Amino acid sequence: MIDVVELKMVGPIGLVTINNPPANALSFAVVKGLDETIKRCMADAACQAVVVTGAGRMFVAGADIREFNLPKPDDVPELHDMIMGIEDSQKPVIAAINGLALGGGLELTMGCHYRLIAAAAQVGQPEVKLGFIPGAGGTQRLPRLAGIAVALDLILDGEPISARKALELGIADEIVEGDVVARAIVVAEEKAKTGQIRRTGSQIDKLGGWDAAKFAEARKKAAAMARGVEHYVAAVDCVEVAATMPFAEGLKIERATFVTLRDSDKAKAMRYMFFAEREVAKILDLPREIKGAVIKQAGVVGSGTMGGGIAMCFANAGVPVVLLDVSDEQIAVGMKKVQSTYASQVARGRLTQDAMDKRMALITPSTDFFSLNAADIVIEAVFEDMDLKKEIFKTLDAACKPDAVLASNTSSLDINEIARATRRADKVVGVHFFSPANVMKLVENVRTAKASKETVATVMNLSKALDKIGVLVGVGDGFVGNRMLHVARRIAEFMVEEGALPWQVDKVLVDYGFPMGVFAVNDLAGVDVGVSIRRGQKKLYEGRRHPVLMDKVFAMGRLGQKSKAGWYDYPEGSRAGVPSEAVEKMIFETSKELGLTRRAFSEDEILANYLTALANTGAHVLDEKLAIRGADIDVIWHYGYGFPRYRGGPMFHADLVGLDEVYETAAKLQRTYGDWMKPSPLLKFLADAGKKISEYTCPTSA
Ligand code: T1G
Repeated sequence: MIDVVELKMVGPIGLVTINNPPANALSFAVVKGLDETIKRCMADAACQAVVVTGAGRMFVAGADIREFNLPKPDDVPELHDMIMGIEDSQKPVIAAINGLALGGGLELTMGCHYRLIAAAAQVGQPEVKLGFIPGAGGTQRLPRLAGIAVALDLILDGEPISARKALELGIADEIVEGDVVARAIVVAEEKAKTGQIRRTGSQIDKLGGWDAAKFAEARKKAAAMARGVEHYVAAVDCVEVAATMPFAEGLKIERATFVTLRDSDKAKAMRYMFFAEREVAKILDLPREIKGAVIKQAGVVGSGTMGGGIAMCFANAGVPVVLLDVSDEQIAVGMKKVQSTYASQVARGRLTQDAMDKRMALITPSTDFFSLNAADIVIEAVFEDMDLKKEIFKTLDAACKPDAVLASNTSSLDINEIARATRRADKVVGVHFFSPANVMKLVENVRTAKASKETVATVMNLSKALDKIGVLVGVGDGFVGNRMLHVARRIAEFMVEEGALPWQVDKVLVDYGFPMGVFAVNDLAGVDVGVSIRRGQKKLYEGRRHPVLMDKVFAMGRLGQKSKAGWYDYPEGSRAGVPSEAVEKMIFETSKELGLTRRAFSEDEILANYLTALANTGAHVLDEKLAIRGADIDVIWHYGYGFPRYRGGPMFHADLVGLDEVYETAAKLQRTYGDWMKPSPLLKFLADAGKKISEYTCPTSA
């Protein structure tokens, strides 16, 4: 007996339990086991019907994503053939959906003849999130059970639905409040007696009502849902096939479409991201016994955009938080901003008034540091001034309880220096939120030189509790994300000095899949902010070639969106920039001043240079052990900088290009741009070893 699939006879009923923790995924072993077990039941005269269920809290979370890059062993049947075998079988097979049934899990139940579902269970087809479509009959059987419109909604949305909804839509036949397996056995006995078998593939009554024009409309909507990827439209195509072609033909077309999509680089990138974003939580030198503190009370110092946003994160997670500022006037402004952000969510129907009131009640305004004495963590979010921050940390050290963690939201200052201003350097860390903090998922948790493991565990847990993705990084200029951005932005500016234009660079990046180009981002964040960061970095990078354009845009009084002019012009009422003639003129003049003869840049060259700057700097970050894994960098870039999920991230992209080529490009760019592009030794090492940087883990952690 294969133990990932267990068979137990309950009277005349074969109870088949899938037991493959943690998610009961349909691994090769499970598919083989299910196939053999069901066949055994069919061949056994003593077995009159079969119940299929999952062990533990899940039914089946889908096909095993870990095995997608592996060749299927010859003795394992294809998942869709195994499901077809169930549907074709001559004895009733009943699915007892005890918990989550996703993807191949739901498809397995739809191949069964009847579906009973536990009241708390959910079902869904999440495949679009992985870059492909249901591949084991979902696009053919779901429309037959629930109709075309519902099938399209579920497949394109990817989110699971409740048991009640599944019943309402015809996906489940019965909801069971108590023991779903016990009830399924009773139903199985009844069906065995009456010899009733209802095969999903033979049902056609819900397939009508859609003509070619309606499908064309659905395709248009699907295309608009996901820029840069093909699988949303492909899903509509397959559902159309369900409505217009015989079942067997539909299954074949779905299969072929699925396989092509599954093997594409984009889908590979998306499943890489699935595991990467789970991997970041694993800190290699943090033993399991170190649990970290649970944050029950928090404090935030500084009620500006960042501080207010961070306070909202706590309130959103139900954690009481004291929001502190220097004066009654300041804190009143801060609270007003929080209030109006919530109010606009209520106005847009994203939040109920009641929820807003509860959240506001969790935020206590204060001007007194001693009101922070009950906080388990205090996050400082004042402006970037080392002396001010040190002063605040000294005060916090005196005001807060001895075991409280003191964290800084700085994006550019040396937190080790800040930590030295306290007597609890082991409890000082960085928590670099991204703006707007209440929206952006990413937090770079910065491990200081003296931070204890307990403190690291506390902030990693906190990220999770706040529904953020926390990535552990080390102290260094710009940590991980901004360090890379700042180099790539310089390379972009150099290209503009030499012949490209900001809007040309931005278009290349948007076409690649970024939500905005690098110059548009600078306009959004503030050209003045960019200039001030560069001034702060002057000493660090003395002797390097420095781009001059940002300073000139700033000198023209163009601060970005807030002054309606930056790299772009922003006509009244518009947040989308249009190319600026004044900036273009300034760029041409600057090239002349620099003695550069402007030349044409192809889109490929711009993209390659920009992405090489990111990957090469990311490799340096790993060289310096400021991130734990290559994949952590990709998670940072997706969640903090909008790197398209279907591209996987700068390090994943570098592997696709080939690390030797990335190294060569960096070396070539170094000749023009100097040490910004000094090629990383790690790139060379991995290229020579034939290894991938997206799979690389630093020998010791950050
Ligand atoms: N394959 C392999 N491992 C999986 C898995 C899967 N499908 N689902 C979860 N895991 C692992 C996960 O990596 C983690 O492992 C552990 O389970 C717990 O997950 C043919 C082709 C089910 C909602 O897309 O959405 O079927 O880190 O930490 O928050 O058409 O996991 O502990 O080692 O996320 O409770 C479609 C993906 C597959 C579902 C649970 N299915 N999974 O969330 O825990 S494609 C999916 C999830 C398919 C067919 C197609 C979530 C979850 P580790 P977790 P969670």
